[in-house]
Amino acid sequence: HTKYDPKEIEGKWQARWEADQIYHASDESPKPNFYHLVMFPYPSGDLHMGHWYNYSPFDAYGRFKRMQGYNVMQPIGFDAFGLPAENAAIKRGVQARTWTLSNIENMRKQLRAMGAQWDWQREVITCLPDYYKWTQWLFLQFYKKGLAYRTKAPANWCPGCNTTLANEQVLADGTCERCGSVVIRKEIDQWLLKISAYAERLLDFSEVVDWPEKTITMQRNWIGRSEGAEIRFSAEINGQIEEVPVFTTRPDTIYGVTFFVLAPEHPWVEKITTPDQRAEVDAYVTQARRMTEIERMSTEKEKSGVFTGAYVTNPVSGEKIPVWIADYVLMSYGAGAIMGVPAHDQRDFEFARKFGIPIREVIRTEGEEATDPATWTEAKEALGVMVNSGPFDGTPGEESKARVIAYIEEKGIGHSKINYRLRDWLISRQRYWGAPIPIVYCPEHGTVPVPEDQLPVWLPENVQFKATGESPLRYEPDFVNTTCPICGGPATREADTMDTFIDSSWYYLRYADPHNETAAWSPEKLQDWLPVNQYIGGVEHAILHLLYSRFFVKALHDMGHLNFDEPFQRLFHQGMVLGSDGQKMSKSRGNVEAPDKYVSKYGSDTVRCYMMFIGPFDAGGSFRADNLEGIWRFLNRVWALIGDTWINTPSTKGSNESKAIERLRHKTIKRVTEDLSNFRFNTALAALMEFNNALIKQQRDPVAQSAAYQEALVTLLQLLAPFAPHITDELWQQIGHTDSIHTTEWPAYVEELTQDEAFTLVVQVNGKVRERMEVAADISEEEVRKLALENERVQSFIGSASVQKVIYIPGRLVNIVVRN
Ligand code: ANZ
Repeated sequence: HTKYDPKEIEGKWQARWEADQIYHASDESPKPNFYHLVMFPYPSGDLHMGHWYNYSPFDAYGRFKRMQGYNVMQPIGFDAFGLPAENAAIKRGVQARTWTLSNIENMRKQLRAMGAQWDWQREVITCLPDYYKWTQWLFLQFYKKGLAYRTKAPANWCPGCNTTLANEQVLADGTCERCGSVVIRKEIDQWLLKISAYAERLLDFSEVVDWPEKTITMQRNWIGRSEGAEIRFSAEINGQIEEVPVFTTRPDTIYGVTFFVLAPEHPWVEKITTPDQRAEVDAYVTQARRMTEIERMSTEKEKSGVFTGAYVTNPVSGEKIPVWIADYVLMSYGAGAIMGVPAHDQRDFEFARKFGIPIREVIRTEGEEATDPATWTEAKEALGVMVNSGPFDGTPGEESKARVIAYIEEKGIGHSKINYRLRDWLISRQRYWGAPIPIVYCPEHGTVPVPEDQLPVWLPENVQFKATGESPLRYEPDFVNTTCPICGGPATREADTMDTFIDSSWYYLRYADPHNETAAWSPEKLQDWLPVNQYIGGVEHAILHLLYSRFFVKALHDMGHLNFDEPFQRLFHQGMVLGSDGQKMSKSRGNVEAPDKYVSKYGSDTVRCYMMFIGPFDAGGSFRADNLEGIWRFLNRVWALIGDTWINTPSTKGSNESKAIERLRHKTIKRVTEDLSNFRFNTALAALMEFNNALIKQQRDPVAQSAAYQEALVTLLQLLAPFAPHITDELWQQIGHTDSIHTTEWPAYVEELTQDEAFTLVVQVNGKVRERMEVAADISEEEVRKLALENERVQSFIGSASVQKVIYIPGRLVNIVVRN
């Protein structure tokens, strides 16, 4: 038998699979469809260890499903718009498109070398016009429904990248996710998608089949639903009574309001500030604008603020309340203004303490004595009985909120309200390398959507980059200057491009119908394939990509474009592959390992199996190059076993040994099937290694000639096929098959045969049969003694007599000799 040489066999099989198109998911298959999706890569240039760590088990699972009889669709593509391509264009003068496409070329090679069952015919590349044309079409559908709108809004602005950022792209410390610069706030005209309109729907996960609880919780928290009330306070401005609303989750504390706070950006600040407070207020507003929301919300930050000189009226108590501005109140949340209740809100407590504002207790725990708030060290935030609250005194905690809400609704001074933390999705990017927003501005007709039959709005291939903070497209006359679709007069195009998260919000829909030139997809094909049955990808996408995709699908469902409203039935997050030092792989730590080196040394099969053997798939683990040797030896042993012991005409004679092999075979099928079904790739491999070892042990025995043993070799190959697709197909061919092992059926097991063999043990006391019991065939004498002596019935016959002797006849009976 020849030596195992992955170099020789892997390329050969990759080419054959592709020529035979065995991984192409046909739209016409009689088998049930299974849509198996992994998050597509960004074309950075190379597949890294993380891709291998994620894609290897992903592929093994897809192959397992295929062998189980599913018509598996396992597509791959590239999330190809975005900043790095643009930065390469700026730094190195290459075209973003050229840079991207050559990276894709290289990564395709690496993806092929992995030997995964990619359906290349369905490849999707988001930066190409045949894709972004439909991204633009989707934008227009949102626009038509009022779900895309333009407004001047404060944006997170990164001075390093010269662009706006989504909230999610700003790190907790207020710096840019990409370049680390401190993010500032800036007001510009931008496009947003109204994801907030879907907040309630997005909280509903009832259509999801199996998602990690943790991810659901993260999305719920991100959406941040709060139940409360909007209450309108009033003030006299220039002789007119005007109203200003606040949002509160604690209407029951209305009598405890001792100050009122407007966000520094609140339009009322301008109107109500008294002349003597003006200078101080203006200075504070300027300073607050420089801070990010994250900094402003920090609980560590000392409270700051300025009195405006004005007062509002509490609509319930009629009291006059001083109006302050403070940066801990955000313009973008609730009503941008709050009623300050220092006794029962910690932030308000700190604020009042700092500025000497009175603290008035209005909620008290049942049965507690009154205490002086001046002695408190913190706010009392728990619900309780209303006190110092006029006609509401004595209302218990469970009723308090509802009673106040009923009162304000009756008086017409407010109403109950649900508020969400979820902001609308800012999609404008002042960037070149993205899908142009298909909008034209006409001096006559204003904002005009590009007619659908004029799509795509082409992205120029070569542009000048200027560090202006505006989209480079603004300086491309051929792009910007156009005519109005309504009147034909001169008009200009929107020069911003779309956030790349838009591209990835629908790529999984396009895979179902990737070459459609007349529509984004055909409804029939979508219906055949979606929703995605299994989705695998990083937990870092829990609130970005995964929430946006759900929003897209729900909105498109409501527009009548889809007949389902959750994109991904099952979701699984892989763990992280770490460096050999147990630390995250990073250039600065110098612990980055490139997979290619190991693929060329050991072959893809070894690297794939090793990735799955590192640890539980969701836990991740350290990549230790030395440990590849263990897998390499395992595959070599499989190679040698099959090569040396395969015979074409086994003897069919049964024997005890062959029965044991048959049992082990069924047991192993069961273990591997269950492990794969539950993403336990490491333990499945361990089972295969044990199986392999057991067979090797007997390969020189007569039993190796039996049908049972030869059948076991076949099973070993089939069970190993999802993990190591090349070596198994090669050996499959060597033992005489002409079809690919990957088109064979997954081995079935018989439950009964997975149980250990048993026999009936007869138990005698002084030669008389007293009990029978079922025990395992390989039970030891010691266990037999113990079982027999501890048996209750047997004990009743022994009574107080003393046991003299226990005689065991293996496989049959045990006799207990006793004497009184
Ligand atoms: C009075 C009050 C009394 C409040 C009390 C709480 C406790 P969540 O749960 O996050 O929705 N708030 C409202 N709008 C705000 C804004 N734009 N910036 C900062 N804070 C704001 O929190 C809602 C509570 O946060 C609201 O209820 C309000 O303070 C504050 F004993 O009103 B509360």
